[in-house]
Order: sequence, then structure tokens, then C-alpha cells
Amino acid sequence: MSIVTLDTSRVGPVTVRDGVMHLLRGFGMTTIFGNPGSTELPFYCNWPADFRYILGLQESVVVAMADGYAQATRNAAFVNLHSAAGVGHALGSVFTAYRNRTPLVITAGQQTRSMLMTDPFLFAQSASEFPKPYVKWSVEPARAEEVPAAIARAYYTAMQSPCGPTFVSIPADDWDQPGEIITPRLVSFRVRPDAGMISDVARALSVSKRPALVVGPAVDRNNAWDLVVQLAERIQAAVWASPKSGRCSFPENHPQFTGFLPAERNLIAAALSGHDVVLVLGAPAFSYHVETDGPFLASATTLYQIVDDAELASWALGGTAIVANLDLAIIDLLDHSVSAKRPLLPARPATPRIQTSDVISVDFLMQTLAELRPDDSIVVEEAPSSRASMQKYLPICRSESFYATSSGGLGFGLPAAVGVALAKPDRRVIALVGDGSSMYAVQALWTAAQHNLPITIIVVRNGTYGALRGLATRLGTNAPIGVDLPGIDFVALAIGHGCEGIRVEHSNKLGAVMAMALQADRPTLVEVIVS
Ligand SMILES: Cc1ncc(C[n+]2csc(CCOP(=O)(O)OP(=O)(O)O)c2C)c(N)n1
Repeated sequence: MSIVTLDTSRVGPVTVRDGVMHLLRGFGMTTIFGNPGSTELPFYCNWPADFRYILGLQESVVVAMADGYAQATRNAAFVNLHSAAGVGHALGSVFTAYRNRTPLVITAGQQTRSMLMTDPFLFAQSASEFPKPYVKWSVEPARAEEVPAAIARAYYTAMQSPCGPTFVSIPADDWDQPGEIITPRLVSFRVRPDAGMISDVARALSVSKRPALVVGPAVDRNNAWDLVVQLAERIQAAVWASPKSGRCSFPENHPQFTGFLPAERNLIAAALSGHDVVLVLGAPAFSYHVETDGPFLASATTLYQIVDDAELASWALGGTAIVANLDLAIIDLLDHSVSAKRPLLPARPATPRIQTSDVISVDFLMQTLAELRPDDSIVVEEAPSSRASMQKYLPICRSESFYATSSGGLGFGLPAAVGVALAKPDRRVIALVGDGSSMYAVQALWTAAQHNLPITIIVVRNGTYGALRGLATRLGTNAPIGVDLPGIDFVALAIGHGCEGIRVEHSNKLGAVMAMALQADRPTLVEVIVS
């Protein structure tokens, strides 16, 4: 972020509201995501013209929109929720923002201070405790005049690697109390890696017979995409994507891109077993979903990990870990003239084209989307059982072009796409969502319509919680319960929220419908009935 030097000279008494607005301007947080109630109304008095308020119709939607916006702008987003009820609705998305490492300053109204002893209507008890442990810091300031200082601290803490949400509870009568003007300070949280350890990694990569890089979300978050490509090409390393990464950190059409590590211990060990040196960049070592046995890596494999998150370095199951910003670490590695004379890796075989049949397969849907989408479009994905198809047929080839939940919690994709579209008005944003996933935060459609966002929403309509059905089958449950989703009309839902909606059931219609939806200047939902 850039710090603005502010003119702090002003006439008249300064209120808490003045102090907070002044800070938010300085931090570049003039877009406020919220859902209001009586305890927030005083904040909105005399709303300044240079602020925009993005209303979400349910608080989990509000936070997930802010999450997408913050990731796409690379700055913390400001959220304002309604007391304990609003925070309660938002918690699933707060959990996801925490795992996404997304900087958010979340505020919520509290009842007026003079009534707090009498458990008033809408009182938030132990307000600062409620969102824990999924906020990095939380407070209800002891005195009204400290609210601006609390917002400043919440901002710096949210922006500190690993980024994440913070929380400030603000009593409703604080806004008109005397406050103070705080000028944003320049604070750098960037961390350069230990020089000696970087030399060790450079040496290991140089002498390695068959090195591999495992790239995770912090590479893209830390703006290190191009640097990783340089490093990979310099050392002719195979490049794997870390399990269930919420960002894409390496061009998936690059000849050295080897594939996506599954979130299973034995499969990861097997996939990496041919490599004598593995360097994990910006990812846990490793994220697991389904329990399996065996060593976490083959004994002949030496593991290094560079992460911007000291916790990840602490719990990794083995290897040498270095805490640093990914861009700085890779610059230092490249400075070590790390190189190797290895033969070029064989290119991955091209993915065979899917032939059309009447019904639409998920593979065909992904292939069609890959062929029609603009090169610089952004995909926000939450379609669990379609992800393998997406990875095969819809390669992500640019930095800052892919967002997904890192928590595994559903309800992120659709609202996050709206947040990304608000942040990137010049880019086509595509929400690629399962029919089940979209229903966790479907109200995001309304915000997209109100702001007339040119967003394309593709609902993969398989009529079921497909990922759960697949997992249940694997676990030996023959007839899983609670996984069927009949009777939802997504076209009606789209129209009911003010968007365009169209259903497509036959493969010969898919291309034309998709092309239209990708050019539409209004939010357009395509319900694709897949086989
Ligand atoms: C908040 C939340 N509730 C439940 C789940 C469990 N869950 C994981 S995948 C899934 C199914 C998602 O269905 P859909 O979006 O239709 O995608 P599909 O699996 O069919 O591809 C569910 C319910 C979850 N991950 N998060």
C-alpha cells in the first residue's frame, strides 16, 4: 500500500467519526462493505461523498465480498457488521478470510456504553471474544477516543504477514465523542530471508539431480509469480501446485508445470518421490484432507520450505524452513547464481479435445470456457467436484487470475467474485460455482446487479453435492444422505436478484450462450445442466 501524507490541520472539535474517516482515507479504505443496523447508524451520519458503501444482504456475503476485494486490491478492506448477530452470520467467511490470509478490518456496532450493564437489546456480550480464534487481533476500546487508534492498529495487524482479519467492536455512542486525528505511519512488514540459509538452498538446488518446486498461494499473494518462473527455468525444476491452493502461482500452460498435488499424504509422497530436492514456496508442507498412512516424504528427498508465515514453518512435518517474503527470498536465491545444467524437462502431453455429445460433460464445459474466455479474465472458483476438470481443461496462465477458498468452507466463491469485480472493473470476472456452493451466499447476485457488474456466473448444475457423494462412495457409504439438490431454479434466482439468467442443457447451445454471457455488460448467470 502507499501511505498518503495527510494534512492534519483542521478547525473545530474532532470526533471519533472524523478520526476514523481520516484514517480510512489515509489507508485507501474508502470502500466500506457492510450490512447496517441500529448500532451502526451513527457511523453513517454525514456520509462523505468520497466513500462508497457496498451493501450485502447477509453478513457472510459481506465479508466474502470484502475478501475478494482485498485480495484483488492488495490492501485491507473495511467491513462494518451489525452487533453479535451480524458477526455470527459472518463467521464462516471470517474463517475463510483467516485461511486465505486476507487482510480485513472488520468492525461491528455495539450498544451504547451507558446501557451495557443492563444487557440491552442487541448487546454483544464479550464482543471482542466472539470472532476468535479467526481474527489476528480484536478489541472493544476501553474509551471512545481510542477508536481511531484501535482502527489503526487493526489495519497494521491485518496487513502484517501472514495477513488476516482483525476486529474492532464500536459502541454506537462513540462516534460523536471527542476523537483524535491519527496520521497513517509508514510501516514495512517485509522480511528478507536469512542469507546463510538461502545459500544452503541455492547450493542444494544447484547440485540436485532432479529438483522440484511446490508453489503455493503466498507466491501469487507476494507478487512473486514472474520470479518463480525465472527460478524454475533457471534450474529446470519440475513445478507442482500445492494441495488445494486458493491462488494460482505458476502458469499452468508452462512446459515445466507438472501438476496439482492432491491433499493426501501418501499421494504427495509418491508424486514427489522422484525428486531429490523439493523446495516448497509459499505453502504448508503439506495440506491434507483425507487421512492416509506412510512417510510424509520419501527418505531420499530433502525438503526446504520458504513461507511468509512463521506458524507454517513451525508445524511442517520435516525439512528446513525459512520465514521471509517470497519475492525477496526468490530475488536472493536468483542472486546466488543458482543454476544447473539439466536437460529440459519433457513437455506435458497436450490434453486431448473432448468430442461433443448431446449432454454437457463438465470436461466439455471447462474446455468451452477455456476457448471463449478473454485471456485476461479472472476465475473465482467454488465447484468442488469440477475442480479436477478445471485443472485439466481450463489452465490459469496469469498472475492474479484465480481465487478460491483456502479454508474448504463454502460460501466464498460467488460473493468473492463480486468483490473482485468491484476491484477490477476493467477485467472480466467469471464465477465458476457449483449449484450447492452458490446457495451458501446467493444474495451476492443482488449486489452484483445493483452495481451493474459485468460478471459472468456459471453454475455447474449437477443436482447434487457431488464432492460429498464422491467421498461417501470412497468411504464405502452406498447411499449417502443429504446430498441431493432437486428443485432449485437458478435462472429464476438470477432474475429475482436483478441479474440476467439463462439455462443451457445441450452441448450444441453451450458455446453461443457462453460467448454471449462473457460479453454481457450486466451480471449474467448461466445455469449449465451437466451430465
Ligand atoms: C460451509 C460448508 N458446508 C458444507 C461443506 C461440505 N461440502 C463440501 S463439498 C460440498 C458439495 C458442494 O456442492 P456443489 O457446489 O454443488 O459442488 P459439487 O460437489 O457438486 O461439485 C459440501 C456440501 C463445506 N465444505 N462448507
